[in-house]
Amino acid sequence: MRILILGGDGYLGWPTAMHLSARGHEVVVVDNYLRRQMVTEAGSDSLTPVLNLAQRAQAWKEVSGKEIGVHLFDLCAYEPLNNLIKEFRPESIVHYGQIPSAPYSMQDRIHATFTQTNNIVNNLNVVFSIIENDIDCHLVKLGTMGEYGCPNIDIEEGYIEIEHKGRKDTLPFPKLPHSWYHASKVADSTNIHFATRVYGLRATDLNQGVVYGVHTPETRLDDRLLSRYDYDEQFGTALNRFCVQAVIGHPLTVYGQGGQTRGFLNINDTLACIELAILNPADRGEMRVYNQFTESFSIMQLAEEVQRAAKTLGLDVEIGQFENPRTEAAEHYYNPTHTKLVDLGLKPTLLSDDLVTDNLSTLLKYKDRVILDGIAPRTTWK
Ligand code: USQ
Repeated sequence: MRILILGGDGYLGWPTAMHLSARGHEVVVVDNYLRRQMVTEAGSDSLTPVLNLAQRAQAWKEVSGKEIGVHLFDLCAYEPLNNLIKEFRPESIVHYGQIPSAPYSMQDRIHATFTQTNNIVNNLNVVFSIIENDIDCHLVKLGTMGEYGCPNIDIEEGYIEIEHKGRKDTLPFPKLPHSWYHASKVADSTNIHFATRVYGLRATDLNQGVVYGVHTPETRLDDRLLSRYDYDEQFGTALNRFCVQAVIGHPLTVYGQGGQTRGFLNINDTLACIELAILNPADRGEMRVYNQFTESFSIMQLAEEVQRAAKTLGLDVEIGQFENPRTEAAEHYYNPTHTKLVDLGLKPTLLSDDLVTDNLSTLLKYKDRVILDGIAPRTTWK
């Protein structure tokens, strides 16, 4: 299948490109290195050394004999995107190419408007290019579990049947986004849903939880194929950050009492989910929504897991307590449904001491690259 991956330089974009290329698909990636610039702006860098896309595509060719096409441009510029889609005629587009950070978006008006403009405009460009070129292309869009927030009822997979004043309908599940970033993803979902109803677009919105892990089978083949691994307060996510903190002896940055609960998944399960979504395309006019995570944990449970696993490597880890910089519920009900990807064949990789230990062992190799200044929480919600 011809697959276009937008955001191919990212933490998930690059491993996805190799995963799909290894399975015989024709893969082309696009990026503009914005993530690299934003992490630099945050005073940090990827823990893993990451080559540029052309170098990694070359390394992949040497290792696997397969080609990944590379294009560098901003998805907010319609012309290069539209030319590429016209020429390559992708059968699937995997859209990761957005600003992914809640704290980045919460810094101030400039970062909030940039996040929303970048994400919403580039998503609309993708949608319009598929429609205007009249190609039968399935859009696989990365959404987030944070679109739903933490309502005091079970979260459904995208839609809920509502009975109201004696009438019934199935409608998009209500959204309570956690940040300006998460709100940009809500807007994308609304826009994609509209495009499916009006133009017959076929789309899958993957509401992904928090991803963790450093390696995939392909990144293990050669150090030149590593993906980025962020651990700073803006672009690092909870479990990945805790693992880096454990290897450098920094107290784990649990915000508040750590009672916040979220859905998590291993990076390898992200790749499996994307492949399942691609191989089972939505119908024309349909926006399918899958809740893409495998298990839920409170932040304190994660910190305790990292502490326990680190002990087996002889690392004594302290669980710190940091005033929560975010406006979010300290304790809350959290029970989202997540059965659709399992029904399609996902075999979840569940969190275990062995998985965390394996992660920590890899990170130990790069601990001298850690930039300490970026770790402590700085970005507040108010
Ligand atoms: N947290 C800590 N300490 C830390 C970092 C985070 O206690 O050092 C807490 C936060 O307060 C929050 C939870 O961990 O309650 C998750 O925070 P996060 O930074 O790991 O994840 P989040 O900001 O929600 O965003 C990340 C990705 C985003 C994706 C989202 C999925 O950056 O792209 O959409 O996870 S979800 O969380 O399900 O919305």
